[in-house]
Amino acid sequence: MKLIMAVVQDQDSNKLSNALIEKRIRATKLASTGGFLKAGNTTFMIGIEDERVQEALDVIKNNCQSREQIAPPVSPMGGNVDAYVPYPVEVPVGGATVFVLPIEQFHQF
Ligand code: 2BA
Repeated sequence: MKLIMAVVQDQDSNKLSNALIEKRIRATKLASTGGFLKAGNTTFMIGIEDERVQEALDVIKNNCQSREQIAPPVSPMGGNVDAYVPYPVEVPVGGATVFVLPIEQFHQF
């Protein structure tokens, strides 16, 4: 069994939830915050049998899209003023950042 942790954009969260339900893939949604943009995103925790991992990855891939997002200006406080960018810049945000981890034990009590 594996644990899939997928960080996705909030805009894709409902679409992905519905697609997982349709495929009978169980998931838990966690509200999360991107360390760089400091904006809300959603982390899906999916416990799944080894032979269905690829199916779950395909569902994630097909329901999450990349977008450009505006990163706020970085403060020069305590840093190098030459590196200060006083205007917002666009950064690409991936459709999904996915980690696949082995599960040592799985219990439901
Ligand atoms: P954020 O940390 O808010 O990052 C949003 C996007 O900003 C990133 O998109 C990347 O394009 C850019 N970015 C991040 N750190 C940067 C930096 N130090 N300098 C310049 N640009 C930077 P993605 O790479 O697609 O990541 C989307 C979200 O997935 C991230 O939101 C974060 O919540 C999560 N994530 C990405 N890589 C991760 C990792 N290695 N571990 C844990 N979470 C990760």
